[in-house]
Amino acid sequence: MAVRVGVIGAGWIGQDHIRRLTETVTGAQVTAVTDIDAARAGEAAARVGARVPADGGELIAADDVDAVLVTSWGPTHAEHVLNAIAAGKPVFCEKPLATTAEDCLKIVEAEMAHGRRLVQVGFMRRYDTGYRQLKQVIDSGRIGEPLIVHCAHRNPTVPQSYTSDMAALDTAVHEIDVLRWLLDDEIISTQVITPRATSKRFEHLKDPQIMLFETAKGVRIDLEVFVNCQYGYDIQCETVGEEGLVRLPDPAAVGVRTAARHSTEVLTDWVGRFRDAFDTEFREWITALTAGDEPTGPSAWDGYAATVVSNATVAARQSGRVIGTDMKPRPGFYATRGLV
Ligand code: ISE
Repeated sequence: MAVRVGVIGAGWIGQDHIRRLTETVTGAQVTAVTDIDAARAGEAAARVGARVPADGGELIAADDVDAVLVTSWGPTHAEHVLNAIAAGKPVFCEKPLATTAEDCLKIVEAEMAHGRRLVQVGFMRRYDTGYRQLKQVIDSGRIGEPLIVHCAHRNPTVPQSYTSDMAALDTAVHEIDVLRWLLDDEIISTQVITPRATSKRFEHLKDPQIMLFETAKGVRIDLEVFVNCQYGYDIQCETVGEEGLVRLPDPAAVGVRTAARHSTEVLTDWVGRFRDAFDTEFREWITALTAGDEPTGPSAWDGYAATVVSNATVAARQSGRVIGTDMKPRPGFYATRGLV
């Protein structure tokens, strides 16, 4: 029987995941959709023949919901995830797991008390083929011990509602998660440098920003976040090791030669860049649930770590100082969990 999923939050990403679970992933059925905007929930539900419970609490408790997908506004995530754990139901939560480290720790504690993993956090880059190839090379030892990582995260433009804090909380948070996973290492300090700001931005925004992270093993990471770069959506990652380096491949694109030029397309949004990763992420989640297994993707602990580092990065920019991340030690419960 299909895994019956209830979706809390029918905004853009929620609707995309409803479509994905309905059309792309086998073994799943969306049976309930709720949203603070009832009309929006109604429209999204009608497209897939789902019900519209009054709110998240009612959806989580419903008999026709086996698993919960949280795609609502970030500050509401903790409440829904904690309710799902209390109901003993698997819950997939889009980033961030919670906006504060305290709320993330409450989730971690509730899950450990339950005794089995229920939570997966939506860090989709771990499912991208290129990042998986990068990790294989690093894990194989072919480039020796990693020493330095150079990254860039560029969006063509962002709306006026995008703030300087979001460069860490919304954008760099993807690198923060994927680098912890790639390097099997923890980020212990963070710093932000603000170069000359581009004129192609809203006045309130610091853009670009350069973030500098230091890991427990001493690896140094530089990350350029540039969200009004104009030319495309561009994700770069190069890991330099003792004996070589490994670079994230660009997405496959045909080379076109015409008018004395050779060109390849650069994608323009993250939806296209990570479409396959999102599909794989949900396929693997549903496969684990169908088998009655724990989810294998980014764990509640990974959600905690990402929130700690991204919040520290905001504090680093605001203060102009190097900020220690002051992360709690990882509980044994998570030592072998969240390793995909
Ligand atoms: C957005 O929320 C994402 O998740 C994208 O991957 C990122 O590139 C973008 O900057 C964020 O705003």
